[in-house]
Amino acid sequence: ATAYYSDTNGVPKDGDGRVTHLGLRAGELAPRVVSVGSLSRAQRLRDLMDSVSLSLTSPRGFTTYTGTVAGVAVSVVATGMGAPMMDFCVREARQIVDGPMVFVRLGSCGGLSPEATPGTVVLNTPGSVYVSRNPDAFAGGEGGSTPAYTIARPVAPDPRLCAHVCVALRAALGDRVVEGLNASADSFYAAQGRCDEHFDDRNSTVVPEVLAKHPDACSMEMESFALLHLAACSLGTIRACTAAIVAANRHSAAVITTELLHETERVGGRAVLNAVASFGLYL
Ligand code: DUR
Repeated sequence: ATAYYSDTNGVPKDGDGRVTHLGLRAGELAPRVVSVGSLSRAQRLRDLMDSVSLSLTSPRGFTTYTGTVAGVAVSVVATGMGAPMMDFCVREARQIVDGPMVFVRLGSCGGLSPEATPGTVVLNTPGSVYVSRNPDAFAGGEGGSTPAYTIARPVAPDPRLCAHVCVALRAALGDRVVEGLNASADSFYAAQGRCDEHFDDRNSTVVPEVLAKHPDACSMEMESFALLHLAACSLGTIRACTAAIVAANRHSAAVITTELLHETERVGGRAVLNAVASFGLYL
């Protein structure tokens, strides 16, 4: 019998040296990574690469395309949704690549500020906060007096990488680029202030509280904080920054069209791929 994986108290790998959730082994992932949430966005970015040498979908729902952009090795990874998926992506990627790494996320988000309209791209130059639900507040007893949601302080991107990506995005999208703080949330629903009569959520003030504390908050999604936080804790080995296409504005309720989404993915995606490929790796 073969062990399902080894090193359960570290970063588990199977008998072929593949990390358990990404499904990749050394040599299959480039040190320059563009992470996206959706598979179709990953495919659109793949189609912009010069060549693709590896396409792999893991049993846990991660799809990776590794190839070249302007002669430089780049990987595009579709992570799916949420901070735990980003955590798998960054930690398992770090395990199978030697030396300095660069991660840029091109996700999707809700627009919190009026200028973050559908089809703009919010680049998180000031970084991201994290909004999480506090289950103790809902349980009664001692926890009942604690706040139902907490907002963790901003974590910044790598400033040089972010400036480099900013130049590329602005050249491609002009004034459709908005720079501002992101708020990642631990769910799409409650912690993003979406109301659902079927649950006791106590979340009607979550978005106003984020904006009161951080008037520069422009975007809300689920993954960027996890990436920035892990990069900040990577002992200097990972540089990261995050951007997201505004899918809908939370004030006006305006929603992007499919055509505009795909165009923004292509134009923004090309800019991010070129920026990642042309950014020097250093410790
Ligand atoms: N997303 C949000 N909130 C939005 C729009 C987009 O979390 O309002 C991102 C994050 C998540 C996915 O991966 O898109 C949910 O639709």
